[in-house]
Amino acid sequence: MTQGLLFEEPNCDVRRIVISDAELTYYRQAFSIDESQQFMRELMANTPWRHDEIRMHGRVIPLPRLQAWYSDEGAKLSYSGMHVEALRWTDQLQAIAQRVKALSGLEFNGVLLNCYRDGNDSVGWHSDDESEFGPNPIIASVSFGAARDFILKHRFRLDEKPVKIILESGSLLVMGTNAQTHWLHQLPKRKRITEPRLNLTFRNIYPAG
Ligand SMILES: O=C(O)CCC(=O)C(=O)O
Ligand SMILES: [Mn+2]
Repeated sequence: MTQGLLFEEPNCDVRRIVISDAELTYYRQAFSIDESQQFMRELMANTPWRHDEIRMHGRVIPLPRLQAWYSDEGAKLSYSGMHVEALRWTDQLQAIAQRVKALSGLEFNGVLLNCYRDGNDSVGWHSDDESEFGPNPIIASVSFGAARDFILKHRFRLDEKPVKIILESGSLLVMGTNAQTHWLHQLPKRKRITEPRLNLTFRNIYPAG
């Protein structure tokens, strides 16, 4: 039984991060320490984690993270050439989505959960600009657990320095207009980190065509 999902509005420190051609907004404590610990514990235990593999240069390679995809009916996700069947929203995920909406005004029809078991888990350079996310996707990223470096680099302008944001437990990062079209992002390995981290990227999927 989940407790404490109806919490008071957090008094949240909001920072607009100015990068060329795109908008990022960082809400440092979108979730309190207690809420973050509770969500971390419950999501770790209750999520049916997938450990997918990708085929690269004729070899099958396990992804360096665990994942789960939740959405409204019909919002199918495909990545690395796979179609991922959606799970239905849980009370916890709806409560987290409500907080994202209360802070940012944004609503989404799906959420991808990533579990980085420790600092050996990672996600490489990419942007979430697949056609199913629409022409200029806005993505809201919630983090619980170990703080990890999140790095962005401009896709076209070599004179732009990469930008590092430390995504702390309980934070919300909104990747706004042009963040996917003009920038790539990654979560690099950090061998000294031994604790797990969960990340939830809220997205909107549009029907094919
Ligand atoms: O874990 C993160 O902070 C980023 C995850 C991500 O970029 C993704 O799932 O597309
Ligand atoms: Mn991404």
